[in-house]
Amino acid sequence: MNRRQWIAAQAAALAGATARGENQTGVQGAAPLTITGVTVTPVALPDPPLLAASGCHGPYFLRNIVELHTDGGVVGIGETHGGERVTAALAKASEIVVGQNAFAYRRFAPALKALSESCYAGIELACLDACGRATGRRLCELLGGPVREEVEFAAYLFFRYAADRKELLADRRILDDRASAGRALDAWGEVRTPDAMADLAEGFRKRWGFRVFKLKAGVLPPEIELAALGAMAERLGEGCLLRIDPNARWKAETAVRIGQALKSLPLEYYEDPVAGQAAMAEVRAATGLPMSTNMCVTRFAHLAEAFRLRPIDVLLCDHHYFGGMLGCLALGPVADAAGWRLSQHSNSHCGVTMAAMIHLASSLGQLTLASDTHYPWLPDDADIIAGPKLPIRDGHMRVPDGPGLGIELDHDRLARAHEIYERCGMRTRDDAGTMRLVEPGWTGDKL
Ligand code: GKR
Ligand code: MG
Repeated sequence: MNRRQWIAAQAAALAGATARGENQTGVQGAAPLTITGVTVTPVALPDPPLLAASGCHGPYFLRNIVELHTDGGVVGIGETHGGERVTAALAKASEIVVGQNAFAYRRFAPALKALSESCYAGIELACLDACGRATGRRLCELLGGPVREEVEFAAYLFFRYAADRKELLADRRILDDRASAGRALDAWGEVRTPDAMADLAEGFRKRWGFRVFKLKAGVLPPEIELAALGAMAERLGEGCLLRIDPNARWKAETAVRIGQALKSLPLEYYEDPVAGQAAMAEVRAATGLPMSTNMCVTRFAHLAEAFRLRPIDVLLCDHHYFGGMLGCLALGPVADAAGWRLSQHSNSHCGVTMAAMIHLASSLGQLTLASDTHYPWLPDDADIIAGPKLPIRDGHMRVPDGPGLGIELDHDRLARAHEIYERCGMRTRDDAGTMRLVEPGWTGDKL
């Protein structure tokens, strides 16, 4: 057989395989991978009473889990923000995507983004997972990676109440047995002083080996939070890096005053001390500190102003709101052009999002800073993925093995988390409401 005959034979074999719904590896369900249905499961997962500028985390955090069914029998998994508005948008999205090819998800991206960015992120992830499963490729490979097999994460430290504080256990929304003797959600205890925060940082380092530590501020008086960062630096010693994030609860003068004092600490960056790009740019100019955000640059439409005002040095990507995986990958060259470094933002999440964040960071060369994650706060037996939680060792997480995201759902746990969602009555995040169970007069005013 000469070369021309050989090429013709290969093409004929490929066409036959395509007609039978196979790809070149012989795996069923590739090209096209027609979407036949979408199952959306809203879930409520246990959450400790973490404190932030928004108040106190409620007894559960909400997420939506997506299962995207395809004609080849492949099912792609996605996770996105919780809450009934996102659930409703996902139901509409399902009408748009059924009958379409999962590989060609860019075709329906604009229609889904018009419903909501969170909705797009959940479906995009499930499409990518399905494509990975159908081709035997890991998600990071579909994204052009990996550029790194191990991804660094930061310890995300919150002031908090003890998990068994009586006002919180009296919350009628709680449906699990966390109030029974010895069953408190976790054993980290109350953290409301600089010393207790240093203990927490040390505990996180001991258990997960973190090198970078982010303090969620905007909770206690700013001087106490500064003292907490100082106590952490002293306890953690050389080699640690610190971040502080008051979620824009500080006035500009507070941010500048505390910023001047931060200069004596091993600060990696100062995150969102104040609201809006103009105020951020003023604090940055007045203090000379590297600044970061997940609040004032959160969509492509914010970039032009950010280039002009220069409010930040570090941008926190998040595929849930920044145009999915593709949007975040596009931030790579934007960051090069702007002279920014990239990290990842996190909200409370399950193992599906955890895997997605690892794949994204392993594919996005410019994402060189440790990513945030709330994952350590999810109790060990509460994740909805099969098997144990994804491990964090020496502050790093490995890209999961296996096609797509490399994780499977545990349908029993998923069903339990859905039942809790159905019965607990929580439909949106209401940190202020939970905070007032403990501090009835709490207002969240600027500090
Ligand atoms: O979980 O309370 C929290 C955080 O404050 C979260 O809501 C923020 O979005 O983690 C986030 C941040 O970095 O600003
Ligand atoms: Mg932040």
